[in-house]
Amino acid sequence: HRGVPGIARCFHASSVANGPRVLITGVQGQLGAPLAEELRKKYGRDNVIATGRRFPDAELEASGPYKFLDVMNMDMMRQFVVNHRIDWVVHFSALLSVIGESNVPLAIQINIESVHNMLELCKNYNLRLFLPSTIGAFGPTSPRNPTPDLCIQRPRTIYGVAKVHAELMGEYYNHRFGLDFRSARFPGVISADTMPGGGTTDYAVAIFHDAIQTGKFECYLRPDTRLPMMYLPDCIRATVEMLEAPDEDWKLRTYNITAMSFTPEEIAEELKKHIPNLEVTYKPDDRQQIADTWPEVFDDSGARNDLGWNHEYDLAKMVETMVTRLRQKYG
Ligand code: AKB
Repeated sequence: HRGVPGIARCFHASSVANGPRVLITGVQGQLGAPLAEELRKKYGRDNVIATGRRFPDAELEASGPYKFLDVMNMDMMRQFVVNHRIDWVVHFSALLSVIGESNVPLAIQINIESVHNMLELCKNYNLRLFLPSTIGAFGPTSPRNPTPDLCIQRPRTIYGVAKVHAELMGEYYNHRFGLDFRSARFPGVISADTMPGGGTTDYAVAIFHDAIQTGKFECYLRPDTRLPMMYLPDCIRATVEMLEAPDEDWKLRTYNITAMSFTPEEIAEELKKHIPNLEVTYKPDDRQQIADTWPEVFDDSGARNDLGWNHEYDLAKMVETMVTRLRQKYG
């Protein structure tokens, strides 16, 4: 893979030819464990190292190597990359939009300072870096329907500001140092087994759990709040495809990715096809102000044209699959 000559070449005879060795940070979030599972199927159990700062749960521990890693500790990260012969990094560690507003100094550390560490680390050791961005990287002055790849980005949350910063820094490191930086702006992700933590789009996961367990759901957004979304298996496949895509296909370093757009009212209607007695009430809170500044419909034609991106799950298929999965889970 591409990179700069120097320290990396001296230390690290890349093992990519035999399948890459991948480091995933922040694996206890919504995307980490499912991505580790998918990459392990392709590259081997021990070639994907999941990391975080908490004790792993039994399932995560059983699925392959899990190690403590502090993304704020540059020396520890250097040792980690060398000791484990890492080729690719997927940097998931981040506070999401709502939780970021409740602790801005911590969000600056995790969402900005750790990104600086990662960029330097990946530059110096010639590693491929995938770092997700988000619909939250847009703001009230961005076109909201549709939102293209390239337009005004003036987000109003620290989460969004940090992601714009990461996009720009990654693009700069690519241009200036040849760093193989890749990013996707993801919409809200809906998953059955892993829960999001502290995001604005979390209602679209919570509605399934509450609907199936209690037949009721109180939504913190207005019924007409339209946001882009995707089902987790599409998100994981997009990440793997973007990790593997040939570098020359990348015309931008960050692409919008999406699958569908819906409002709370529309997902509730779709759910009622499976749970006819579902009762949904609406009590908008502070999260409404964040959602009101985000894209309603995401234009991901760039990723579709340049990288061959295509979603599999639309609203109807995602809802049907989620209901089946969660009915099995809750009995
Ligand atoms: C959030 O709501 O903060 C995240 C996101 C869309 O980035 N799910």
